Amino acid sequence: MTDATPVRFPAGFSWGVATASYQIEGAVEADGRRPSIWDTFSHTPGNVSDGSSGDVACDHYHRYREDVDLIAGLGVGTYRFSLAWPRLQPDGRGPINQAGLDFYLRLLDALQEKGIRPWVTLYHWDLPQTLEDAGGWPARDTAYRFADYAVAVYERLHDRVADWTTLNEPWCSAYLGYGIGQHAPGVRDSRAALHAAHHLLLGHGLAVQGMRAATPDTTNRFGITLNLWPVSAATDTPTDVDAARRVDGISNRAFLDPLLRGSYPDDVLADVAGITDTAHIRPGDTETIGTPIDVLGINYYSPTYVRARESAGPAGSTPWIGCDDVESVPQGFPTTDMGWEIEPDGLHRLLVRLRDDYPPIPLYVTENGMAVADVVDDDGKVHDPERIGYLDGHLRACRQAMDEGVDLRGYFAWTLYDNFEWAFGYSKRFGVVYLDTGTQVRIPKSSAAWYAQVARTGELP
Ligand code: PNW
Repeated sequence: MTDATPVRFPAGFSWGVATASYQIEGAVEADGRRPSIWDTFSHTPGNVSDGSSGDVACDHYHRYREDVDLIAGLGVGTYRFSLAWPRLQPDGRGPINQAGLDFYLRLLDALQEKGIRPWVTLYHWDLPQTLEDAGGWPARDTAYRFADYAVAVYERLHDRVADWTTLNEPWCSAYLGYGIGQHAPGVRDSRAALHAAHHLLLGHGLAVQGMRAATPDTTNRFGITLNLWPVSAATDTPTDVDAARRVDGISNRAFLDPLLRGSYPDDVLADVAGITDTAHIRPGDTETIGTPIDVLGINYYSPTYVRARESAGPAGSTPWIGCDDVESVPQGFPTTDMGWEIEPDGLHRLLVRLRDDYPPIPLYVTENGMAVADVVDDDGKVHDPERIGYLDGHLRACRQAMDEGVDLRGYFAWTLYDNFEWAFGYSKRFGVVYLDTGTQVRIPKSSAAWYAQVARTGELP
């Protein structure tokens, strides 16, 4: 199941678990919260495979104390979670809703009591519906609304929270949300997707500038979390090699280059020239996006191997904007319950690539984990050796990258407990803790005990 050799991580390495507001909180009408695009999307039939929504989810809004105890039981020093914009600014603008803020203050108190460091994400996909109605991320104004929200929240919490992540996975927000419509708001429009990607990045840059300027606090750290893939050509034919260049460009470099080098890659702009001109990229935008950050978060689940198709697939057949003539090629690796192929070395290659191709920046794996069709056994326990094997393999890949000079500072398992897995509802279980959605009973899986030992000892057994 796991490799036999013990592997040690350095003493200062951070261990954590991660969640996101809409996936766990429930209580969607509590204390002045108003709908987000995910409320609207999940309540529209046909969008979520099991017909569910985040209305109740893990009821974390009411059970956060019990959940903080669960986190403490995992032995981790850090908890990554996101703030619900529609709780804090129910219509996406205006004064902070104190009742919504109070929830996060209670949560931060509970974490502090247990000595768990908060790692806060400002936006994990729950855009206030009012802002979507005003144009959403394809509209430039949303970037300014996001920065205003970020600064308003930061002013209230900067003395309680040191680690600030602006966005989780702008790739998903832009391409799944506005490109292929698999995520909220369910739009299928390549041009809108590209404009959304730019405005998300612009919002990130404006938010970092605004937060840095808001207080004289110099100890806090700012960053962004990207979902990145190692992209490889399935064969070495020139058309497949070029397909890999394009997918890497639109998925990885289109985000990394403006953030870390201050400009979009020329080849990516040329690739999408038939979809949009660059009028939405105004003078100064890429400098704003390239505002220095302190850390980069990476979410990794699966590798990507691609080939050029004989003929283009239907529009929107892949989430890679402008690449409908490219398809992914399964490599025969074992797969998770999502159907995602498992290749730990993909994470190793990705980390090494970041070291080689970009200026030095501290890295954190902010998500990594596996969906398994877990069941409660007759003994009342949940045995998930596959998940232990997945986490073990990927942590070994992290350690190998560190041995090769990658500046990796921490790792967050996705996720604390089974929760609302977006378009798949509750049908996919990523937690190290099992959630009985009927009773809200939480049962730590065998992976929870394994991960707790790893986090406490800093060693893979
Ligand atoms: C991430 N894809 O989402 C998110 O940050 C989490 O909220 C989510 O639960 C987790 O990964 C597992 O899915 C992704 O289609 C969703 O490539 C979809 C994709 C990637 C990441």
